[in-house]
Amino acid sequence: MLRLAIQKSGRLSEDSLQLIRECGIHFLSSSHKLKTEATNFPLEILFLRDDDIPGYVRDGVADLGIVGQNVLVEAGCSQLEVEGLGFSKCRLSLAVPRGDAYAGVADLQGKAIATSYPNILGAYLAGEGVQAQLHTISGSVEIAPSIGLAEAICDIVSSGSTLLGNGLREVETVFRSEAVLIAQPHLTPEQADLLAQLRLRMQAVRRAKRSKYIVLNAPLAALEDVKKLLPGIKSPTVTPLAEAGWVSVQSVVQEDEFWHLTAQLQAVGAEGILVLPIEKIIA
Ligand code: PRT
Ligand code: ZN
Repeated sequence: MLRLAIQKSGRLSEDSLQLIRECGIHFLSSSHKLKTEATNFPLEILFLRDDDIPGYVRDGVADLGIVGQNVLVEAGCSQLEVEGLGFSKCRLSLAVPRGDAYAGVADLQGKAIATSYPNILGAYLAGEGVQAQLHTISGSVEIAPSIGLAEAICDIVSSGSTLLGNGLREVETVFRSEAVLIAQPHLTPEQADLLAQLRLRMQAVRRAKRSKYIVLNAPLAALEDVKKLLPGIKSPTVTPLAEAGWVSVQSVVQEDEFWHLTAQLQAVGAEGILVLPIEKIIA
């Protein structure tokens, strides 16, 4: 049995639950429950505040957790990280009032900076040789300059609209974060085996999300060019069409290369290009 801690309600909750579901694990979830048990995998899910997750996993109260790297590193628990999960991407950035002059991080020397991340920020400033007064506050960090509490802030940024709306300008990226899977260091051999199974499923889901299945028609004469553009997992599937001199080619492509590739395929003579989502890829 494995106990997995995820955020009860917040930005990580829905994506964490969805990832578990996409791994084919079924469970009953209700917003009032603090824990639930999967029906088809030896997994218990605990719903917690995100800030409590690193400590619970470090102490073995939970075996696994899903948490933002920002929270993990701030808690001094980065050694628990198993792998990045690719969602809840954000950055921890320094920002100053829009009208203030700023030429570089040295300008923060001796300044008051408000943040909820004193450990990550402290390490960053030490690395830059800057000494500042850190004011640790747990929320609404972005209003600190306007109420005279600080001359700069260091907070999580995603789209940047919160900074903009508070008259602030992002000046340095201190740390880049995403949701990560973490594990306690003393798993039993049976639990380590379950974790390996779970990671295999998570990786299959992630690989599939990054890939698309592509089907196209091409004249036989263009087949060599098309094959060069579509290496596939092993090699593309090629089947003859009913019309002589034409083939259908099927392969897997990376989502981020897709538009570029489509133009190249059309240039060598491909037609009728279909693109389909993939549910899982077991490499
Ligand atoms: O209640 P609990 O303690 O569990 O949750 P929480 O309120 O502490 O955390 P929550 O749910 O807000 O965030 C959980 C995790 O999501 C964070 O630790 C990050 O890893 C990640 N994440 C991703 C974010 C954001 N994007 C984000 N935009 N966390 C916070 N924000 C906030 C930020 O603090 C700022 O107020 O959103 C605002 C900035 O957003 P933009 O889009 O305006 O730049
Ligand atoms: Zn929190």
